[in-house]
Amino acid sequence: MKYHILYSFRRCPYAMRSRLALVYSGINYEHREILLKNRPDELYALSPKGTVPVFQLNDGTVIDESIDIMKWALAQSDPDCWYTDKIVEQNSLIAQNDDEYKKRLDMYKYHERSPEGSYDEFQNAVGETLKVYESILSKSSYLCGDNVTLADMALFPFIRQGAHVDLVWFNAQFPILSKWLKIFNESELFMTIMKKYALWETGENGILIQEFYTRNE
Ligand SMILES: N[C@@H](CCC(=O)N[C@@H](CS)C(=O)NCC(=O)O)C(=O)O
Repeated sequence: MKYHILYSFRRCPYAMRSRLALVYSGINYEHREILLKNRPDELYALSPKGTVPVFQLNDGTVIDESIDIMKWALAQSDPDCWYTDKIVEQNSLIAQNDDEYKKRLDMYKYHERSPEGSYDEFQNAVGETLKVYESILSKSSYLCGDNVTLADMALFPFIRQGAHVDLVWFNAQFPILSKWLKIFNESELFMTIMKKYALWETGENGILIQEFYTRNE
């Protein structure tokens, strides 16, 4: 195998954060765009749990957790020191996002399917977490200090999803977090990883990704 391979779904927040890290770290890889409703056998063969993203290194090693893909990429190259300081703080924010916040977000996003509560209750629950970020960002430019870290990048696609359920509410309730979100939403890095690719078909080559990350000086 010449290139690493990423099985990805464009709108999946876990896949987004993996692509953010891979492009930031300047990793060349083959991109295989798939649909969640039609996951290929090749994906299950690599990772029986069948979640997206799945990353296969060119030595055959499989990484099937998005945060591990991010950390692997940064271990290859981390030009802006996203993961050199405040490691415990970063990991704690990421764990809290991936567990509690993600559950709250899903109930809020799919409120019609969640009989456990009302839309307002789900929105308030998401708001409780967002309030914590708003408070952090009232004291520092980013979630773990005045420089971008892995934690910002790992949480960004999920905060973005929370914001988009009701942008008017989000912008009014969380003005500082809204500005933080705008920085990442409008970044070249995000635009790069949101490019649209044709669906991958078994037997075909995927798209070779060889992007260059421009440092924010
Ligand atoms: N913990 C996994 C979660 C990945 C995940 O749940 N991805 C969603 C798509 S956004 C998925 O594959 N859902 C399908 C399923 O759970 O069967 C990771 O971080 O990579």
